[in-house]
Amino acid sequence: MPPTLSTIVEEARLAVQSLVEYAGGLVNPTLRLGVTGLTRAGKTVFITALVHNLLNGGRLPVFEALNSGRIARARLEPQPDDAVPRFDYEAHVRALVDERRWPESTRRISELRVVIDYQSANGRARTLTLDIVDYPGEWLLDLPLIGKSFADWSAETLRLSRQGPRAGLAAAWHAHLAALKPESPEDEHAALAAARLFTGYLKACRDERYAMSLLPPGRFLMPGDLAGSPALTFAPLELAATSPAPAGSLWAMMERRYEAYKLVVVRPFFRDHFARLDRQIVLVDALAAFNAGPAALHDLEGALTAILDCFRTGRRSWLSNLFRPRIDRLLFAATKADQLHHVNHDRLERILGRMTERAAGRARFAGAAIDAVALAAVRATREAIVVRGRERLPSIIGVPIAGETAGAGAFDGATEAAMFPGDLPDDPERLFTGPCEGFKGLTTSVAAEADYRFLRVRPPAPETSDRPVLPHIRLDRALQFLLGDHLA
Ligand SMILES: Nc1nc2c(ncn2[C@@H]2O[C@H](COP(=O)(O)OP(=O)(O)OP(=O)(O)O)[C@@H](O)[C@H]2O)c(=O)[nH]1
Ligand SMILES: [Mg+2]
Repeated sequence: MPPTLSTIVEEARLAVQSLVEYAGGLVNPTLRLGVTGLTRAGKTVFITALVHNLLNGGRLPVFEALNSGRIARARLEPQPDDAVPRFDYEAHVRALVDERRWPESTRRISELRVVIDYQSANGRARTLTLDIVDYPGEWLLDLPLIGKSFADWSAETLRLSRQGPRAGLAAAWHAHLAALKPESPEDEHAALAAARLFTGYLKACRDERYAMSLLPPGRFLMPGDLAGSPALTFAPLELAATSPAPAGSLWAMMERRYEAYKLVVVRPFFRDHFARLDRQIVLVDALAAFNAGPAALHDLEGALTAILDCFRTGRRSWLSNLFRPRIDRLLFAATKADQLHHVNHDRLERILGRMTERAAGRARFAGAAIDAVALAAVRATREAIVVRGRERLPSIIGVPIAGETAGAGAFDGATEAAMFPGDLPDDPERLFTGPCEGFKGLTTSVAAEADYRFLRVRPPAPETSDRPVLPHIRLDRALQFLLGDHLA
């Protein structure tokens, strides 16, 4: 794609912006960390736990700067961007630590600044400013739309909607689409109906039974203040010809709105937020995908590939025309690993590594480091061996939240239960090619009989009473990868 005037203007703006940020960084180095993941992936819990551990000197043996005593203290400071909501750290800590409940769901971008006073390896007193930006993963998956025409997007979206479980979920929308003539005169009611049915299809795909991940445009699922606006009232069309849309047609109307979506939603997000990130962690609820089955796993792989494509640099692409991402470290993290016995943590990590490896190869990363980790930002379970007759079952124990059900009974939110999540395969390939029917097929006999799915458990009691810190799994590894070199 040749550079257009707007991409050139954006480039220039970004260059000025980076220069200002660079000049500021010479005095006081600042690292902007993007934390993203699809709905319910664990973003809010991750940021809260990360900051809580930093501020309270949590147990983080692999995080070298803290473990060797070089971090003097960490504190919160006012954030730099006045127009972005502050990440409500205090409310989330209150929920997690004081009330032992998970924080409320969030739907918008937010920001938090943490300042770390530390001693460099050669003994100098230094300060690192960490700006954490929390944004919905759905917005990240919109990035590839910038380089895609309405016709290409329509064709791709339709092709995907005819595959696997998606086909059934798209039936109502497909039926409406079959009756639409793209060349017919523009018609607001037809556009509204198509957008409503298309959004219904996207929502059904996201349902936990299907747990699909690749669902752009992101704002159709998270409209925020754009709900009902024309920029969200469009849908793919079945286009036979590649010729330009006839003036005044439904096709031209949909195309115009698709372009408006890119202009008013997608571009500003990338210019104002994404292009300014230095590091990125992508949180993935892989267990939800395992629960839903191989189709969900393949879909997740597709989403991770699309995400990695966003970071593609090197060869001139539509993206490098728009801006040069400066992200030099990208971490994929499978969250909620505390729902598995520890023997499975390495396996989970290998599966995530396998899913991102192919994509990383294709993305031809220019100098950026990528890693994959299985973690639990807040460890809400402990482990035990439960003996059942001759069977010794490696189980996890936690307090299921009130209302969760297993078999005929519902939990009251105060009673502990032992759960047998079963084992992930040692060889990641088996998950993608094997005959297993979702995670159920991988569980132990007891769990399979119970038609097991992961029960949501309450957050744990903090580990010490004088200085409460939240237990975790491998949060320190994530911190070391994301911040370690800046604290050397
Ligand atoms: N066991 C366990 N559950 C977790 C953990 N992190 C998140 N969860 C669960 O996942 C849910 C979603 O976590 P959030 O941090 O709110 O996820 P989010 O990505 O911010 O979600 P949205 O704001 O809705 O997009 C929580 O309510 C918990 O039930 C974890 O480390 N361990
Ligand atoms: Mg959230």
